[in-house]
Amino acid sequence: MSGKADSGKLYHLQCTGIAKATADAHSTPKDITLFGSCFCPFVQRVWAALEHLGIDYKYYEVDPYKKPADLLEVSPKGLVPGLRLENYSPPRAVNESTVILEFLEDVAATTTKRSLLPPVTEPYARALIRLQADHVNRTLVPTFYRYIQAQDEEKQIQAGKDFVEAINGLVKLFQRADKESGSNVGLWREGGTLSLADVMAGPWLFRSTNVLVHYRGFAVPEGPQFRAYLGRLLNYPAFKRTCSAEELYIDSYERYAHNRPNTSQVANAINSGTTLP
Ligand SMILES: N[C@@H](CCC(=O)N[C@@H](CS)C(=O)NCC(=O)O)C(=O)O
Repeated sequence: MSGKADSGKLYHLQCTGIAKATADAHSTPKDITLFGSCFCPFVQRVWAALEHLGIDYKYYEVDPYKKPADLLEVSPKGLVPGLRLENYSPPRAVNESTVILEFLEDVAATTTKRSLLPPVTEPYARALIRLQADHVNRTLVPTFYRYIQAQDEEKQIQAGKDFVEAINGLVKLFQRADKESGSNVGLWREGGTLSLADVMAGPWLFRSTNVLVHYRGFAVPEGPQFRAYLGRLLNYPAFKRTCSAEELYIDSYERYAHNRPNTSQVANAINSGTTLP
């Protein structure tokens, strides 16, 4: 059992805290509309990247479980995030958080000149960041859901260990990049700036400090290097601007913590052992 009774809380439909101020400041039409949901970690990736890259956008809150027609037009499975590109007639769209991140990186290369990656003249350094990002998608993200959805105590303990292993795997890849590449290795290095891997992992690392602590008594790994990294990440202005108050996440993840039926396409995939949508 999860240790806390299911009080039937539903996911939130509006950002709170700092994220609300950011959403309010981005409520007028722009060339890019971000279809987002306040609780969604895949959205938070893209949102923090927009903030970091300095690309202007409109934030548009949608309920991805209701699948409104305008969301289905930008994202065929009705999943957030989606981007609607308003400067085409009719508008065009990009979905899938990882594809959107690469798209925004390309947009920034010729506009704001900011980046989530080392320069193209350093292909190996870029590959090291992409290896980290690959590990996040392949291991850290699914392990997070297996942990929060596990109901049986034994399974929770095992999933908690697997989640720590996933973090350790990421730390090893960070250490390797720190050793092997000269510039722009992301926030792992003191004084670094947000990388593609940081922005991909950040939303789940953040939720591990609130949702997993609350529902699973998760002990956030204590290594001083990891703690310093986590501090830099969670306090990084572009990331922080996308964070709602903690209660929003606690409420919104109660359905995962009790593995309520049909919580989401991600939850269903975890339960049936298939790949994430
Ligand atoms: N692979 C997608 C996953 C996005 C995703 O699962 N988003 C969730 C919200 S956190 C969603 O839209 N769920 C709606 C549903 O499950 O029907 C991505 O990376 O963008």
